[in-house]
Amino acid sequence: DAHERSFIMVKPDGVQRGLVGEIIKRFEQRGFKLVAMKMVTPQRALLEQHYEEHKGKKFFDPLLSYIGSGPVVAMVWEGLNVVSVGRKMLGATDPAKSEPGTIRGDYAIVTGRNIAHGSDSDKSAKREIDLWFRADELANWTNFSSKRRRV
Ligand code: DAT
Ligand code: MG
Repeated sequence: DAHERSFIMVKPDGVQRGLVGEIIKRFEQRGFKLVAMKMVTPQRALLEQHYEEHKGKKFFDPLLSYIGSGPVVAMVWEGLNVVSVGRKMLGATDPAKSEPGTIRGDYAIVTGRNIAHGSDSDKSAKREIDLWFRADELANWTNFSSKRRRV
């Protein structure tokens, strides 16, 4: 639906490399609507929940240290199929397998420093948005420039 939402995060390496604007620009220009954004250094407890599906894997601890080094830019983007389109815009988890033209395919080389995160399903998006944002941090606004017009 047109109000689908995804949690998109510029990871610490993306922030360090000055790619925050580039990533926002791609989502904006694709036509998605920004509904929330904040820069934070996430607590370990938050990251343990965010990455709970990977608990027990060998990269879990290094991953949490890296993301927890912060700061990150956490965002919520809204629009038709934003979850799946957002994942396509990000590229594959391993940047070596990401197509040129994708965020990871253009700016990253290794999996452990792949610039940005995007929710992988509608269910994860809801879970992640709830985890990272309070309800009053989500802006309620109408993007008139993307409204269908009669003529
Ligand atoms: P994605 O971020 O594309 O959803 P994921 O959920 O499988 O990928 O993994 C989360 C993050 O963990 C990923 O962006 C980078 C890190 N990661 C995944 N697999 C890894 C691996 N084999 N070695 C090192 N880091 C890995
Ligand atoms: Mg994932």
